[in-house]
Amino acid sequence: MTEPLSPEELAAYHENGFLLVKNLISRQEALAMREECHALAARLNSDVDPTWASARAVAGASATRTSLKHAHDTQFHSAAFARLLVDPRFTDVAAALLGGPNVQLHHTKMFIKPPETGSPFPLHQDHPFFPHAEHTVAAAVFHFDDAPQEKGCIRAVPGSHRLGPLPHVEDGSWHLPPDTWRLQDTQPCPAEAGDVLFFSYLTVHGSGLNTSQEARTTWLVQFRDPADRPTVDEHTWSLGQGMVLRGIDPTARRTPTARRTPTARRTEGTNEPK
Ligand SMILES: O=C(O)CCC(=O)C(=O)O
Repeated sequence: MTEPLSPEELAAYHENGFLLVKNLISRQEALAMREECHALAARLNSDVDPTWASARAVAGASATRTSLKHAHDTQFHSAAFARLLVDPRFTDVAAALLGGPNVQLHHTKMFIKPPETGSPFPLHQDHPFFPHAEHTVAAAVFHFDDAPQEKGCIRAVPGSHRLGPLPHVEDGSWHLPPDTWRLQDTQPCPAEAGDVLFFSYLTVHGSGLNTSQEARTTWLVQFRDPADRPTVDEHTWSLGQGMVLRGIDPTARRTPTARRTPTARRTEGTNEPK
């Protein structure tokens, strides 16, 4: 059996805290998933703008003119997402990065970042949103269309995962102080349809405005080693949390799932849902 990643790719992930895997799915498959996302956004027909209040402050008022379309738990809306979650092309890479045979889902999130003034993300780690004891949580961002720099591609700070959990500002959604952590000092991670960007939940990342004429369509899967566990009772509204995507859950633990509804969670906190 061929290894899903070369030793150089694995070493680069551990050194930098992120890795772009080219063509993890084909361009054709990605564009079909793009259609799934846009059809789902049309079905949901939501006007809610989930742009973080902190992002509006960082990017200025222009970011508020058009809204980002997003949806959590997309595998509960279309089987196409469920199939991709357990696709070995994805889960084998995830397992290689975790360094073990087992991969467990935390949550999924679709983003359609709109054209012209589309929503930026201030720099942050994902850690404060759902801290875990062993810090194994990582993201896979599937690109369903091209994401060059002008489309507000994800940007990351190489090696920042090695700093461990950093103090964040809570206001308007967890983010790092923008005076010290500047988007322009980060490494852009442009991608093409079919590419998947993997990064640790300790890797400092964010993204700029989408100044192009086209939406940017991505699907984010947060995953972890099932032996890891959340340290706070947070994000429990995520419907799919605990689903085993590869191997087994050796702890046989009952994973917290939707003990609170999304509505309940959103009225409790000030932060946008992650
Ligand atoms: O997709 C983006 O532009 C950034 C997403 C992000 O930073 C996140 O979900 O943590």
